[in-house]
Amino acid sequence: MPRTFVICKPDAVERGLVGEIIARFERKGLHLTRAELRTIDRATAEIHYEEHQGKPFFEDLIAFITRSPAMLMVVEGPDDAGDDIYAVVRNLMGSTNPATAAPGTIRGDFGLVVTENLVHGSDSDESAAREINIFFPGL
Ligand code: D4T
Repeated sequence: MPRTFVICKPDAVERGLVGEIIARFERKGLHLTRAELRTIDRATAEIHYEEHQGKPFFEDLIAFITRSPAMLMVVEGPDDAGDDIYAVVRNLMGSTNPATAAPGTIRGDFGLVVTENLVHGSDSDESAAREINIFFPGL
């Protein structure tokens, strides 16, 4: 079954929103096939976010994603979902900036600050494969 990679970021864990976020995925019909609470180390964070190296927000982003435990998850959905699973998850997440993300989405309902935007979801099947291999090698 198609799968994608999701992180409940440190702000979501700190604020006790992990259950709420997972519930939204599950109510949609998606399933977790792997989950682990883990503090992401700097080297792994830099690999994960390598496309943003050199951008003005990069250091803040690395400091944020490594500051406390995150919930790392592999999320799976059916072949006949009607869209790619990564896209289904990103629709539930909402747009990058929570201040302007649509109400009803995770970011739109719970966030206000772009760095602290609660969740990460892979942006393609290729990214999902790459990211699962970074965080859960061999899975
Ligand atoms: P992630 O990768 O965390 O799922 O977020 P998105 O896919 O929605 O957005 P992104 O890759 O463009 O940004 C990655 C991460 O950087 C933070 N960020 C982004 C930031 O702090 N300031 C900014 O100006 C931007 C564009 C938020 C998400």
